[in-house]
Amino acid sequence: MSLIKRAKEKGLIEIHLMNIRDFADNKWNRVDDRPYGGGPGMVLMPDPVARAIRRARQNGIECGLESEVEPSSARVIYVSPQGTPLTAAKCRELAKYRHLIILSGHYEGIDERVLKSEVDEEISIGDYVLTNGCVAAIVIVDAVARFIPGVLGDSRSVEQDSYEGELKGLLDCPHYTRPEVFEGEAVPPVLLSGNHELIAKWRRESALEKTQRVRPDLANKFLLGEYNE
Ligand code: 21W
Repeated sequence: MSLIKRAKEKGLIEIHLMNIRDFADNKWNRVDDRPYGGGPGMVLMPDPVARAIRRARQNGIECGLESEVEPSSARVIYVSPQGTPLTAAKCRELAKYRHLIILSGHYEGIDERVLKSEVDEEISIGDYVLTNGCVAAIVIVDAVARFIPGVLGDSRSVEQDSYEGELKGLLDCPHYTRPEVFEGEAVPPVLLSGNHELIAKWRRESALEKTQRVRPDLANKFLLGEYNE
């Protein structure tokens, strides 16, 4: 049931992992050094990062993802807590690129000069701190893949999803299946009524209710018609 695995098998996406340490220029494979100006933590050196990104671009050309005539059609993303927060709109936009190169700095900083020369944009996945930026890279791969035609299969589409469909901008409504009574709690009777109009109304209302309770920010945007992905 892994949609990403199926997308790979269908040839819709390819995922390649690279290790910056493979681009070190010393026999200890060291790629970090102490920060200029002092302070705690280590900083990834610019040269190994630049070599890794250039190799990724070259691999993209060899895989037919990038053209030789128009080099660097890949989008290079740096995942970092300092980045712009990821949104559905950004995921949809990134899904248009043939080749994404996602750079992850582990728990270290990266020399600013290589970010300036090689990176197109810096993205965060939210206001909390991870121990490892790879988790953020996985989040981006997953959320972007959903926008590639064919990845969600025929029965589902991004447009049907609660974030995209009629109730776009609202959270999903609650769901129920058998049994009719679980630990003394019955399924809302309207869902057993067979009245599809009433059921649709109940779903809209409970979606709005849930959204107002847990995400008043989203609910207000929805009610003002201001939700733009
Ligand atoms: C955590 C990297 C802490 C660097 C303020 C002043 C990528 C991430 C990451 C990580 C530091 C994302 C500091 C949300 C995340 C990521 C690992 C160092 C030191 N802060 N989105 N000095 N949260 N995290 N910060 O953590 O690489 S996208």
